[in-house]
Amino acid sequence: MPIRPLGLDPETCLIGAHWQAPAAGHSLPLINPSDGTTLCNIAAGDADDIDAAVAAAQAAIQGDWGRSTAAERGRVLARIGQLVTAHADEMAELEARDVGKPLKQARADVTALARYMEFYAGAADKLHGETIPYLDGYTVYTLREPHGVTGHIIPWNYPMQIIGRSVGAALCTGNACVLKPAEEACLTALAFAELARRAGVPAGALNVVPGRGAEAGAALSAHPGVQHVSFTGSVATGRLIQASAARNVVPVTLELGGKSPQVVFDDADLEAALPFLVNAGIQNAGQTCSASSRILVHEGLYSQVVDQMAEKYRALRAGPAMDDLDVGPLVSARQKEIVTGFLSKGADLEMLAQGQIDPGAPEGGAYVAPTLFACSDPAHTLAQDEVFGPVQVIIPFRDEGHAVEIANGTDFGLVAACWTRDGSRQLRMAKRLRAGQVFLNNYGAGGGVELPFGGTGLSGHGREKGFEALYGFTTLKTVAAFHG
Ligand code: TXE
Repeated sequence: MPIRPLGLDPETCLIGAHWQAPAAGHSLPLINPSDGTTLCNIAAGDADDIDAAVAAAQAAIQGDWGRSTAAERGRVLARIGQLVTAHADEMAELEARDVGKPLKQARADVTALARYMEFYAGAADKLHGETIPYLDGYTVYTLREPHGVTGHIIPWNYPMQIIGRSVGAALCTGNACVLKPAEEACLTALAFAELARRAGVPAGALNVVPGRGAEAGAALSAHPGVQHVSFTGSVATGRLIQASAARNVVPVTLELGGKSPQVVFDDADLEAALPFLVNAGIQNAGQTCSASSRILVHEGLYSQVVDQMAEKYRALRAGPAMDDLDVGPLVSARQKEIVTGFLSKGADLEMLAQGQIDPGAPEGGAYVAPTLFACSDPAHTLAQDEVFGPVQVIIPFRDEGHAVEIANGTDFGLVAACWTRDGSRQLRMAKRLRAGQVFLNNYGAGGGVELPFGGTGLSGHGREKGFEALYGFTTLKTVAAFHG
């Protein structure tokens, strides 16, 4: 039976107060990556639906939502968080089936979504301007105001988490959102919007238009009624979106890919590091912007790390999302093709170990065995390009300078981690590594919603998550009053 998220017809868009079929009546099949069957059809929205959604968002800003107080918005976000938690099982199952991620990882994403709502609920009435000492006779202060209508174009790898961090912060600050989820996975976006509606988000403050990137996505990023665009996805699409937004001269937040290194020095606590070294590469089948796909290891510890990581890889099992093994399928046959293409480019490298695809995994699923390579050439494609699959390379280094040179030697700059017991080295490395976030003796800091997140270089610009996101979703107005 086709899936109906929270009882909704998945072939609809939320525009204003109503779930409705897209204007042109088109739909797209949503494929179950675990077995290749069709889960259901989804709406294929286009430019007309985006026009209608932007108009609904503008009306919300002219109406109650535009007049809402920060405390009221905080209460609504808190209620969304409670509803997400109340529907946690269904949300996790939707995400697992849709994305193909093991159920336990989907459950962690539901917890994160609820936590984003809780965080931004609490933050809503804590964002304020400043008074600025100025000339005698003046009072000068700043106001933080919402941009207006914000566009959110999100990918398929972490729909719930990305909705939490971008839509959560945008609603917190009083923007009205138009969300365009990915065509590969959009069920939790629909479910989230329905929960937001039930929690009291007024009509038009959150609209959802699923559809193809080149149609609905392109129309949203180019729409003159949109005042800010938040995008997470590929570098190629990020460039298109920034160019579109530039024509309207509106700001964009781009969270793009990465080639994030973990640097392991010879004084590292290897037992503590090992689970992070592997998990950061295979979580969500490596389809994570902050995946750690390069492990840089000091020569003195190299053979030990190779042996221990290889042992862990040999124990990894890939299988259907609902079987809840270590690794699920990739999101689509297309993504599998991309990743297997990269694996063949690794033919000249030493393959250290592979995990196994469960013999019971359906033929039609997009499975790839987790694969670990040794790579002494930091310029190799597998050490430079984002694979977006469960593939890691181990690269040896001589000393700290060499480690920094390799770690910083890609076009990306999203995450970097450093494992060492030497406190001075920790601080030096934190300064020298080129990345939006550096983790010392951990990787990812548990994904905390409080931690600002974003990249540099081809990994993008702007910050989401934490309090910092609230600055990105507002514009600053300076008021200077002369009173004599
Ligand atoms: O991404 P796209 P794809 C990387 C990863 C992956 C590659 C391709 O390396 O292998 O990108 O994935 C919408 N105008 N990441 O093709 O195209 C699209 O509908 C406006 C990294 O899935 O960037 C979807 O909603 N929107 C990453 C969203 O953009 C457009 C997450 C992402 O799709 C559009 C995903 C257009 N012209 C992929 N074309 C991360 N940073 O986490 C597409 N879209």
